Amino acid sequence: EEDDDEDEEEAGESEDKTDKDSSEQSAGEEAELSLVPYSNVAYSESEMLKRATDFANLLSRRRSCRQFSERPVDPELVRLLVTAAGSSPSGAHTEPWTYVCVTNELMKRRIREIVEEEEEINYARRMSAEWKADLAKLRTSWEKPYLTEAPVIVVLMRQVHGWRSGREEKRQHYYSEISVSISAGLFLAAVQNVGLCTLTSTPMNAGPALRRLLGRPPNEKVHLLLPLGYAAHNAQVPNLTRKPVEKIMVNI
Ligand code: IYR
Repeated sequence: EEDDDEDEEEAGESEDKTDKDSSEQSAGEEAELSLVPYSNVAYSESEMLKRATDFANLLSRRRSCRQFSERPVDPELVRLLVTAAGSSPSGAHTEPWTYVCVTNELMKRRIREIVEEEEEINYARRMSAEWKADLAKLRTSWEKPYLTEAPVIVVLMRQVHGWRSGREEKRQHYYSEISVSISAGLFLAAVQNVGLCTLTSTPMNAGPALRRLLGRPPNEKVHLLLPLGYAAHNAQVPNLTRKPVEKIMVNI
């Protein structure tokens, strides 16, 4: 995949790994949590069906949009979208994500430069002919105008590991890939819920340079770029359809 400089090890990545060294240490120091009553919203079954229908319809209109208006997004709105994303479950509740929200025009230009420099090579040499043929229908290319047009670029960082109190000791982050990806899914749903648009951009090989540009520490890796904003008035998307539920659901 891509070569990062430091902290390359996938902390807690191997599924049932129990790291003897670290489990002996301050893991036991962690304060025990008290238990509180579980509380959730409750609806009648007819309300549930209505809400489920509405939510499925809302999410079915989500599309990866690559053409943005320059209209700014209220920073409070961005804060709330990130708050929603931060409700994701995570391995051992380690919350291994950082949402770096970039609105600075110069930073956005630099992000675009870094991504386009790598993407030019990706499209020319690193991606297979089969890959490019499969992508042709999406009309993507190495050029990423949306990285300067979108008013916000949310760079979702995955914390490969964290730190125990005092930063002297690493804290294992279990299932960080899965955790951050679930969080990203919640972010997409939150974005759709307010009528903004985004896309899940995976800038192959640009991660290390982006991390350094953003001044993020070496225990963080770029997971996704999520340009965020209002769709351009004349935005167009490929005429994709989705699998019907019968094709994706198996009842046993
Ligand atoms: N990351 C590249 C290429 C790309 C790859 C896949 I798989 C996509 O679904 C879309 C794009 C790009 O952003 O152009």
